Amino acid sequence: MSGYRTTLTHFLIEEQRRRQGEGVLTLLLADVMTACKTISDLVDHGELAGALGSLGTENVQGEVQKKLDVQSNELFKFCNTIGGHLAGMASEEEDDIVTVPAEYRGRYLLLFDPLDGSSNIDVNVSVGSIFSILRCPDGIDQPTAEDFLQPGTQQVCAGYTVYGPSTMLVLTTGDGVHGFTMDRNVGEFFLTHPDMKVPEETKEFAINMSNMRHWEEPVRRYIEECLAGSTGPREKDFNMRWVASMVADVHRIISRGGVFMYPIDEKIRDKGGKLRLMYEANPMSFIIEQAGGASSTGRQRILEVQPSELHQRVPVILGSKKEVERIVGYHQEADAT
Ligand code: P6P
Repeated sequence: MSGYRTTLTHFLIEEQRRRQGEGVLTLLLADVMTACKTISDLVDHGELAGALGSLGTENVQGEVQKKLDVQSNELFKFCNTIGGHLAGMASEEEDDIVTVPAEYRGRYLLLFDPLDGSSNIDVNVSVGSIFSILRCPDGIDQPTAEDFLQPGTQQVCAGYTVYGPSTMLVLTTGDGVHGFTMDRNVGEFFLTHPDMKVPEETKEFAINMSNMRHWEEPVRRYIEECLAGSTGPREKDFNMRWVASMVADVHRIISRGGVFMYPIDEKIRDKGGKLRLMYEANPMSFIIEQAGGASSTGRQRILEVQPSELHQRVPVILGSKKEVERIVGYHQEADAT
């Protein structure tokens, strides 16, 4: 019917029809979206829902837990257990994997950061949820953590919801990247940004500058050239943004270009980086690459990193392809000396 917008469900049904899929992914995503829509409502109500503030507890990452961190995590687990599509789940907020009762078990694995950037919640800055979907290895009924340790190239779907001025879902199932905006009155996501593309060139970088004294030489070289702007070798001026909410920074980059960097540095070298591979770097890298961008640790394509543990951290440099390639080149030059 003309004038009616395409819903997320209709979009996914069309995708599965084109791929002769069995439609399980569509049903699984509906459960994930129920969690995200509920989180969106909690974030939207803020203190009116008593949703702000910290619990005084720490998660497995040693980070202070906000009330909404725990509520979002419980929502993801609740909404995705009885649907019958998952063999297991992994969450930033859970030390070990989350098992699914045998009667509900399906063929997929869901990994998620239920509320990314939650330190911004109390100051009313955009936050989001990030999720990644893998297949459960054949012949495995009750998966172990080992079964989750698949490289990012194995993802069948990745997405994030950004709870900003509007709530948007950005999703890839391996055939491009598509953006959906939630209509609160209807409670449905509608296709608003089909086939999103990351511009290859940019004049905008995102990094936490307070870590500058800890950076490795190739990162310092790149940022100093950006800061020199048209007076330096880049011959163009740059702008800087840092929301300290990966979902918000990545959404800006997928919307207008840019490069996001959370590189390894002396302060976090022993941890391997700041951001988590399985439910932050991998899903965001799948989305960025599907939109024509690039994503690297500085020394390796992130999607090809072989995970060794569930909450493994990695350096992240992602966004406009030409900029990521330049930064990787600087790492290669530095490592060659
Ligand atoms: P910093 C949020 O805690 C997060 O995991 C990402 O969303 C964000 O990009 C990063 O950490 C911010 O880190 O050191 O600037 O607070």
